[in-house]
Amino acid sequence: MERCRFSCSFTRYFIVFLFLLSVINGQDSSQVAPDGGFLKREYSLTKPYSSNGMTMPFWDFRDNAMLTNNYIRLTSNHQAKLGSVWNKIPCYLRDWEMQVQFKVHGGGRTLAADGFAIWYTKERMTPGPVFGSRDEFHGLGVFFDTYKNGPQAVTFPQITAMIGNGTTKYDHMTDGKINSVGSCLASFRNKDYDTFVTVRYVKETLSVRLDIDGLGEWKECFIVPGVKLPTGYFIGVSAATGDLADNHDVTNIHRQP
Ligand SMILES: *[C@@H]1O[C@H](CO)[C@@H](O)[C@H](O)[C@H]1NC(C)=O
Ligand SMILES: [Ca+2]
Repeated sequence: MERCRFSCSFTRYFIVFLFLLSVINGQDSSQVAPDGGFLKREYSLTKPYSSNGMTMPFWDFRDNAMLTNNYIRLTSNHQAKLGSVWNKIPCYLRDWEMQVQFKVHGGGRTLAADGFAIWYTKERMTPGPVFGSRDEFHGLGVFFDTYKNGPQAVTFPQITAMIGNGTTKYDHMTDGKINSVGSCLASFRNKDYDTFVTVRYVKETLSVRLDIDGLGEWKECFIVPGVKLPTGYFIGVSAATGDLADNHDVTNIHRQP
């Protein structure tokens, strides 16, 4: 094995080098991983939601929102209700992804209202006219609109997204069309199973994907580049009913860095 002396010792040193590299990397990622895991847990809403049925460690809820063992009911299927659930901790990661498991259901086969919204905003816990939350918000609203106010010849529900600068208003009369940055139609009501939406914000590109057929397949709703969102905003989900109603239930919120 004379021939091998140099290459063997080289290989040995190289293995030691790789080992040291992996130790350094390991230290590095072990510093990041628990932190990332911690952040993820703080931003996630999973069962059991509450140990006492009244409070959640990282989330607040208000108005008609109600905790059960299996879901958070933002509104029940009654007129003129609103409710919301808001994360308590501002989100400082530049890129993020949020997955929301939900169920929108009620007695009306085609007529229901108003829908719900997923928020990433400066403001939190402020009720108002935009799917149960305040208008003139700073940040992102993704609206799951079950009632068609406008004249367009399409079948609702419709999903739209809007970026607010604190003065822009959501326009109900056009179902948010005026300030929409992306939209799609999606029949997510009255499914036998829970439905899923992923809101992803990576490298200033906002995308919304849905799994509403219960097949574990994601379908793109829209993808829009060049979206500017600051860090330090709050995650929330709100819902409202009007003259028409629906149960708006959220089962799970997963946040991924
Ligand atoms: C917000 O956006 C609207 C519409 O684009 C614009 O007219 C307004 O000046 C903006 N306000 C601020 C505070 O940037
Ligand atoms: Ca509407």
